[in-house]
Amino acid sequence: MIVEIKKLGEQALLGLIDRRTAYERLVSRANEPLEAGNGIYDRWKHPVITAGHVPLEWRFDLNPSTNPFMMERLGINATFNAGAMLWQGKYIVVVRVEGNDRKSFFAIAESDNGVDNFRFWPRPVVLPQTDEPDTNVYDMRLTQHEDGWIYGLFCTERKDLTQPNDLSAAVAQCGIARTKDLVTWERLPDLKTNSGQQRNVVLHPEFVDGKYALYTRPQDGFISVGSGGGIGWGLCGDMTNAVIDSEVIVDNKAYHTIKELKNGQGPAPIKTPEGWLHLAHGVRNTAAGLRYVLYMFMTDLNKPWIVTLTPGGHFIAPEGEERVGDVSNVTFANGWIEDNGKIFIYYASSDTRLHVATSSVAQLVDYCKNTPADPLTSAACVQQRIDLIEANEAFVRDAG
Ligand code: M1P
Repeated sequence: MIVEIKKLGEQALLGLIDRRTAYERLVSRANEPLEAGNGIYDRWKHPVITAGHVPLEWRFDLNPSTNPFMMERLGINATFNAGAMLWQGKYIVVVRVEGNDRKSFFAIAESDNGVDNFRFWPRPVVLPQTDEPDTNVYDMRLTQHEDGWIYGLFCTERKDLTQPNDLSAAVAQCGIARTKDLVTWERLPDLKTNSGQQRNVVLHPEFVDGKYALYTRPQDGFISVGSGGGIGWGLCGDMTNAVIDSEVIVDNKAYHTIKELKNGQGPAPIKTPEGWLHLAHGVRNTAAGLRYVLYMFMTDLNKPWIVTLTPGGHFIAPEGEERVGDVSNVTFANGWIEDNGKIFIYYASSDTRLHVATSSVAQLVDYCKNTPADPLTSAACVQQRIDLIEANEAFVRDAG
């Protein structure tokens, strides 16, 4: 018996050494841009964070005497939808980590170059609770506000107690936390608006008319936006008791477009001399379920609630292995980083893993300015293409 236990212990240790080697190989793998980008951005070959990047200490009991088979005790299902920022010279992502038990939590990972070697900080974020505890939290948007705080706005989900017999009936609201060091978080009361539910709420980084400005997504139901939807905009005087009395829709959903069913602001917008760059997601329904793609738009520099440029169609849509996952056919982004004119877009695919695409302020502004808006009908789309073909014919003729 003692010999058998010893043998199991030895096997467990060997298994652990193998796991550590595989883990190190994964997290230190060099990434590279894929060839033949579209001129707008470069996709990178490997996902930057997967469930396999979560430290072994968070998943395994490493003691062979209590875990002789070296079983994964607390499995990780997915790592996706990450907020992002530059912090003390590092590229930081605050990842939505989902356990096998379907509960999400936040964990910070950092990288020196933003494209590979992301390593999680030693412990997940400990998020203080309000009087009404969260059942599930996800999709944190980080905003380094000019008031000196870093805010994390996220979705807090709780059971809808008015529908006790429907176990999937839930209420989504905007949770708010703030920090000065990304380690210790102060929880503030949830955002109050006139909408029954809220998701995809994002804090604008600057005061507007002396007030905090928020992008919202009013919705009637938990998944369905119902009569709500569109990216909203509202002001509030105090983030420690955030109340928005009136919301206006700045970017609406639209029939037969990539955002026919619903849309939502991605990360906080990036300021450029030509206006604010916005990344958002648009959703349409298909016979195979919902399809989530990313799109861009720009707003006025001084009036960020006024949309100025709307390049038509999707900006990033799921491709190849990105198409498949827990919720297939989804790209979603709530984090990007601007660093000296370069832009790192952290997008997740199919609610499973996190990727990076790189671009620049110059490219994305050009994309927004010179990509024609969606003309909304097939005939008008044909005319757009004919205009392009004719311009190219004239260019070739003149050049030749
Ligand atoms: O499953 C796709 C996405 O669904 C929700 O986004 P939205 O509120 O716009 O429908 C969120 O749960 C998001 O996390 C998820 O990626």
